[in-house]
Parts: sequence; C-alpha cells; structure tokens
Amino acid sequence: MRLFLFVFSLLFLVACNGNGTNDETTRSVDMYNGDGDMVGSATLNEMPDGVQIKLKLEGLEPGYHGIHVHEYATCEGPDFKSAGNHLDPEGKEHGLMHPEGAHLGDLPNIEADSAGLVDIELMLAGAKLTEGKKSILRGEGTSLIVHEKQDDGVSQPAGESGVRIMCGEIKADPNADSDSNTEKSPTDPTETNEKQSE
Ligand SMILES: [Cu+2]
Ligand SMILES: [Zn+2]
Repeated sequence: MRLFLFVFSLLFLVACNGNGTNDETTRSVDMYNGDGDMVGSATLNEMPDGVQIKLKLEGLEPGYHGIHVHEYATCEGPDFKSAGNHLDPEGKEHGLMHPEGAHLGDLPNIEADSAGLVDIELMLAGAKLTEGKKSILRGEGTSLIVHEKQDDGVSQPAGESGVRIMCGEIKADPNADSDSNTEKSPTDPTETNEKQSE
C-alpha cells in the first residue's frame, strides 16, 4: 500500500509538472466529428524516423479514408476549415506518391472495418514534436484531420479526399484549453468583432 501511494504521488507530481516544463516528446489528441462528439483519440510519440501516431476511431464509414496533419490547431466544426491546409513547411506538392511530394502532413490512408472502427499505428515520416522547421508543435500547434474519402496520393491539393469529417487539435501547449475563460474574455476586443461578423 505504501509503495502504491508512493508511485501514485510520483505520477501526480509528474502530471502537475506539465505546467512549467511541457513534455515535448508525446501528445495525446482527442478526435471529434462535425457534430462535436468525441469519436476517438490519437497518441503521438516522437521516434527517430518521425512522429508515431497511435489512432483509435469509431463511427466511420467502412473503407479507406484520407488523413493528414493540417497547419492550425483549431477544429471548428462542422467543416473544420479552421484547420487550414496540409502542413507543408517545405513547399512540396501533395501526395505520398507524387514525385515532388509530399507535404510533411501527408499520411497513408486509414481503413475502417465493417463496424466503422479504426485501430492503427501510423508514422508521420520526418516530422518531430520538438522545436524546429519540421515540428508539428510549431506556433500553437497543428491538427489531425480525417476525410470522407480516400486520398489518391497524387492529386492537388489534397488527393480528392473529400470533406473533413473528424478533427483533433495537436496543441503546442497541452495545458491550454480552447474552451477556457481566455476565449470568452479576449484581451483584444477586435478579435471578437471579427469572429462575430463572419
Ligand atoms: Cu486533410
Ligand atoms: Zn498533402
């Protein structure tokens, strides 16, 4: 029992420590559909070759779906256009099969089974979580987007993968909560005006 308590308090300390020193080699991401329902999660870990993404999803149409890392950490449904384009810090063409590709954010298609489930490990080749040009935590972060259709790996700008149906924010600061008070009381009033007029 004492050992258990000791381990527990250690874990607690580690968890609380996140405020000061962000752990930059792992991230967990909640995935949402266009209705705002949580439909799965992604666990990201930096590896020597890239960022490993352990992905679990439910509620998809069976079959293949395109998936990419997009450039902004903002998932506003139902269309998730707020996430911007594919993450592309080096100005490449879209598609893992394109001779002048690929975007850093391009990933192989995922396949949902007959029950609409996905449980898979992907590798975002060449990407990092730590600082640098190829970091997916640059700025405020990026997002992971699942599409309605499969990505053909070569068409511009996004492989004919159709609309965006799921989105998860990969936040640079994991302690920042987009639903927190900071959004309700912005320090810059012009920002509110812009959002309301859209
Ligand atoms: Cu995409
Ligand atoms: Zn792309």
